[in-house]
Amino acid sequence: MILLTLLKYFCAMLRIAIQKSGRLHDESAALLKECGLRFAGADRKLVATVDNFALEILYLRDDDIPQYVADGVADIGIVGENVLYESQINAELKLKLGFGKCRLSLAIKKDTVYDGIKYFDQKNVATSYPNLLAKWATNNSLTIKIHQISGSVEIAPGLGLSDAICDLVSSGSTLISNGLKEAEVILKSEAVLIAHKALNADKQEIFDKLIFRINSVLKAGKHKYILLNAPEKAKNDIINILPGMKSPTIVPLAQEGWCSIHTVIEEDRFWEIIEKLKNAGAEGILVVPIEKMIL
Ligand code: PRT
Ligand code: ZN
Repeated sequence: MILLTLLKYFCAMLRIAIQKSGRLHDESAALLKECGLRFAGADRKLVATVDNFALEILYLRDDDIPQYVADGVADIGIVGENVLYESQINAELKLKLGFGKCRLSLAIKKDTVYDGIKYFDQKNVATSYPNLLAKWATNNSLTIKIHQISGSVEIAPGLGLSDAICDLVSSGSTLISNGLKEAEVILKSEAVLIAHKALNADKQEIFDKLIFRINSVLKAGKHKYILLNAPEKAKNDIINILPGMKSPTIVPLAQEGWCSIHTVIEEDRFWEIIEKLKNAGAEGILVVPIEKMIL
């Protein structure tokens, strides 16, 4: 035990801060696990050590993460862009992570006639995001009376506390169930990886290895491996449809005049490509998830 503590003291170690519990916790932890890291969960713990990588995990409230990273208590962190920008803290955004997507929006009572952003001039708006709202108002030459509240912002107009709210929206159901409608999106947000401005060389080396793994996981999530059978005579048409990483792998089938074609396609283009492949004569199409993608 003493030896292990001493080893940890002398070996360079990177510290990442992730949310202890809440909307970003599960996907932040899952991303690190998909990077092959083994560590204990956040139950009753503030810090977990990764067994097989020079990384320590700090479990924190999301609002505290930018400051911890700016101060260098944590070297890197995963947090929503909304929290990062609202904090106005100087931490470097390194990578967008593609989860925790939401938008910071202005919403008004559903029966209010809305004819553009001028509506908000001189209005009372309740929000937990006073800095982002004030910046948006200034950029749009509007004067907004901002009422900062820390929770349940969506009930403010119903209580007569404000004319409108500025809050996070994802599905929109909270607005609907409070008799509100979305009027303007002021920020689109997702979880991001942030880093301290000046990592030392040892920490930077560990960080580069981690970023490499994260990129491989994120790329894999956006692609699918596709296998299909095709008549030889349709081969060239099918190859032209496939936007593979390099060129597709082609294997002859036991049945004369047929081959099997394998390649990687982007998930976004999946349905459009599948339709074209079928029309070109492809059969027995298999689509398989990719775990890691190293280019
Ligand atoms: O305890 P801690 O301080 O760590 O967590 P928290 O309670 O402050 O934050 P948490 O866990 O609620 O959210 C963490 C992060 O998730 C946010 O900072 C955003 O980056 C992201 N995120 C994504 C969201 C939402 N979607 C979201 N829908 N955060 C909050 N909401 C809330 C919103 O405030 C509103 O009350 O969900 C409601 C609206 O949801 P819909 O689906 O009804 O539109
Ligand atoms: Zn929070």
